[in-house]
Amino acid sequence: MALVDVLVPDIGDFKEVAVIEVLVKPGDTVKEEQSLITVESDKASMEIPSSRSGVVKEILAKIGDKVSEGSLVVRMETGAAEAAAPAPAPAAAAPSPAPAAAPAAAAPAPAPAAAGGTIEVKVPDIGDFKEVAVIEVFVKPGDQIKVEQSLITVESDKASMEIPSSHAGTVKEVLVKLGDKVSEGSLVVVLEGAAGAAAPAPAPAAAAPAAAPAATVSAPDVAPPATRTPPTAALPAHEPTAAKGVLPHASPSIRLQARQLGVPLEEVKGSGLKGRITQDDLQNFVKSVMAGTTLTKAAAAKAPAATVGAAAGGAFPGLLPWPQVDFAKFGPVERKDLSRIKKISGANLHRNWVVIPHVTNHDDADITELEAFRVQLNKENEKSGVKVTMLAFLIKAAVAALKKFPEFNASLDGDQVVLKQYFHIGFAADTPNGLMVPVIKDADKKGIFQISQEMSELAKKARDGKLGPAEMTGGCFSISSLGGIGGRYFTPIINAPEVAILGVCKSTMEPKWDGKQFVPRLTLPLSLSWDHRAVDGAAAARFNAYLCQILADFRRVML
Ligand code: CAO
Repeated sequence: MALVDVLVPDIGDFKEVAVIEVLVKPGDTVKEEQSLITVESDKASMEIPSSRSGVVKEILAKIGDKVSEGSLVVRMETGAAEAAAPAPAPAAAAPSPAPAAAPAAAAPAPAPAAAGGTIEVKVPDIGDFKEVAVIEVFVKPGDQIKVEQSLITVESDKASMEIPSSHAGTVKEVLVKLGDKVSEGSLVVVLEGAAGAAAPAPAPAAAAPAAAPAATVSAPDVAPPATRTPPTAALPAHEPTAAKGVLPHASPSIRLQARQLGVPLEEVKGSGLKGRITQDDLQNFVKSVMAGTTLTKAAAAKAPAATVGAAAGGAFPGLLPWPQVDFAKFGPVERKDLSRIKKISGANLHRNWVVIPHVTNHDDADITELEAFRVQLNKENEKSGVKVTMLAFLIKAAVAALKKFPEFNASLDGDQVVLKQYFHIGFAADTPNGLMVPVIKDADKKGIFQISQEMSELAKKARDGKLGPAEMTGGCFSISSLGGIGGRYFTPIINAPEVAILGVCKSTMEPKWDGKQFVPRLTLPLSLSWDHRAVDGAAAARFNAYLCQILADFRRVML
């Protein structure tokens, strides 16, 4: 038994490349040439195989580390026979990752182009790649392309690589199509206006790495591009990475973009040949996440269980596109940008409406005595400058109901419900820029005067656009009052991740039967929207009934 350090072998022009995957863990028994890690530059990626067989004792390269030739990858315990073997020199640490199959990926020697004339761009020296299939075409006639921009991706049964352009110019003609077989010298595109744009044709032994075809993860046994070592022997055959389910089938440039955007590529469905993830697939995935019709697994893990199926199943199949109407055809119109607040609140309201199964229960509270008390309080305290509002009483009543029915003072988190032991109540404030929901913190610990005062300060701040994020977060339950405006009942949208919201409309004097006669009572219409995943209808009816009892006789708050 001996401990042996396995190092990154000669990987050609790859230097300070990031480790994007660690394929083994301590305790794993590894065979010689088995892949240990995957490294990636901005143009290419490759797996680093082990130079020895043995048991992994320690992983010395972790995701995100930058490695070069000679960097430590793993420490391994090797068997007796192995131990007896002379320790390989760093350059030979891995027997065959020595770059081979896709060696000097020199840009093809450009045909001289007349000024403003056309030039043919051909497949350059791609080492052992011969008669390989075109699986992606990145350009079309009319595209402006730069030197080294990828034109196509080719793939053999063991590896794939992008073929860059040797010139800048406008694509006049694309001479390959998906499924074509190409080799060194095959025509790829004809460019025009390419004069003077030709990159200096690099000598094969010193090929510009950036211009080199990029070996991708699906090229487990392809050597790094642009190596200075002439091809000698093909790298050991590994299982294609995609088939292992480790990394998705996509080119390095697509994976780089995915990392920059935070897209989990393994969740993107590839529509290219052999399920390859194309640029369009990536864009469509991002669009669907932004539109809320797809949840990433990470988001789904956090989302309430009932949400996941809807989004993951590709929500709204068969939904008609939004109507595109030229309104000006029917009369004069004016276009205005939505305010920033409208855009933000709109996106939140839309998500909440789509994701939460809302039910709204309506009820009427008799607030005759409470309103008389409120008016009396305001008379007594005229000079204090604090006006007691009905909303302050509603906040206190809501706290009492939340204490009695804790499932309403909750949030869903995956398969769990989070029951809050604090009482922060949000209230919808109508502002010139749109709807905002400031939060009264610890409403259970505050009296009616303090709540009234805080509410008027927060509402003013909201109207002046001066609310800070801390004043709008942490809410447990919200109240939306249209009482100062009018209306009878409405369906408020739940303010996620809360599970219920109380809508209040204008109170009116109504005749009520007291068992003997009709008497005038001030009646407040209530509308409670609740999330049917967290709450049941019976509980909602009880919540409203209790709220009505309290509002009818506020002494009950103390019981
Ligand atoms: N029934 C009858 N009258 C009511 C009432 C009710 N339920 N609620 C308030 N009123 C009266 C008040 O007593 C006040 O009357 P006076 O001027 O005679 O004293 C008047 O209506 C105006 O009240 P207000 O709206 O200024 O005060 P408020 O405490 O009721 O509400 C605030 C404050 C910030 C919630 C409110 O100004 C607001 O913005 N409401 C709109 C909320 C909203 O947009 N909700 C919809 C969200 S969904 O899009």
